[in-house]
Amino acid sequence: MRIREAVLTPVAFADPPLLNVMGVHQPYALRGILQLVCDDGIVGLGESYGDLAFLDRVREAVPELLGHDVFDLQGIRATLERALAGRVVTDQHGLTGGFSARKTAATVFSLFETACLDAQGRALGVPVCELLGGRARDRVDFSAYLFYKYAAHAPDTGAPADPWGEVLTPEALVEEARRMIGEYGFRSIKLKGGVLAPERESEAVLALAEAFPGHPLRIDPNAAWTVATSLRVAEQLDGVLEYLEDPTPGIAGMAEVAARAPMPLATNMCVVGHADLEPALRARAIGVLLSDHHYWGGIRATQALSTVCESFGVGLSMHSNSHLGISLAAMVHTAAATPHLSYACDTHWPWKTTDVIAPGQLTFTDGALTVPDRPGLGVDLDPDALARAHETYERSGLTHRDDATYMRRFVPDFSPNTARW
Ligand code: GKR
Ligand code: MG
Repeated sequence: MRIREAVLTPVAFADPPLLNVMGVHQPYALRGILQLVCDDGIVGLGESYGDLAFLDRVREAVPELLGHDVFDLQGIRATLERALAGRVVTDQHGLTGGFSARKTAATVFSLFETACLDAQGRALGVPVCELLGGRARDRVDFSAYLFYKYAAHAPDTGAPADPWGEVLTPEALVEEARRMIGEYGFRSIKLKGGVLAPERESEAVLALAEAFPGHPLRIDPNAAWTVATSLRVAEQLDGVLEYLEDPTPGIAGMAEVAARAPMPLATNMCVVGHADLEPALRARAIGVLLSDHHYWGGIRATQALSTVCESFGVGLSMHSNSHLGISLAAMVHTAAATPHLSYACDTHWPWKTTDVIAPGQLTFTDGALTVPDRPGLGVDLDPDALARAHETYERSGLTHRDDATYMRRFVPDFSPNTARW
């Protein structure tokens, strides 16, 4: 089944003004949607980042891949590695850890691998998780992902209003959680920290613990804290957190915190590629790895990663960035086919109001998604919705994510800085 055409469509969708250590989310989040058209007419779907530098690398790779068999994933990977040798895509928002040519090729490959697996599943009439060895679970748990946020975007952006309101206090955060949990049924709750002073964020987590007894909690300041602050917060939240995510930058700093913190440390920042594993494991810097098929080299690479984690006694879960339904479906199949998955996965799903997949294809109940039984990823592209999302992209004028620059519209002297407290 050979690749006849690869259609890459950049899209944008409205995103609320969510806060993190690097700044605030821009009015629109960007994604790239891939349709891999095979010679028998089957179309495989993929979704990944929408930043121009990444899209350009994908566009550069497309001519090399035409004519390849979608079942020849090794050949596709080798071709991509050759085509993109030495190319490094860096993010400009600073929230995804280090960069390398290997990570860039792995990220581009992941997009194609997802679409190839979708095409394979459609051709064979089986869900992607069956191609991956079958399902270890029928339902995949996700966590509520709470953010501090502003009430509205900068007025001159003309960005649509969101229904969540301002969230800058423990009370507002508990309300945000109540609403999100009420709608989706999530059990685990994650707070994106690194926004307010650490003590205020600890208080907020304690307020969540009181309001939602029995719900596992996490906080992730994206490495905003010094080692000393991380240890202070860890002590304050002893017995409250299921894990503490990226409190401080770097493997050495994480190891220092991990040695004395009472809970495991998780990361999607200091271990972002295979080269980071050995030093992190040797230093005992992490107890949980937050994988992400988008940059770990794909869905099958994530399964392999889980075996490494299991061998070294490290838990595994999944990181997310603002995403749409194709990415979520890929996460669900990956999670279903990965026995060693220790925690509910992250998702930004509740923060968006539109998608490019047909409505109602992925519906949360009790904080989980049932693994689709349909062939491939089990989701269909809605062509009108894709066209609208592409128009939104064109209109937005955005070419990359940059939370820090946009933050200066609200706080003119804002300077993103990790380990600042
Ligand atoms: O959406 O602001 C955000 C998050 O901070 C995201 O960009 C992170 O990559 O969720 C991610 C994380 O766990 O660090
Ligand atoms: Mg994180």
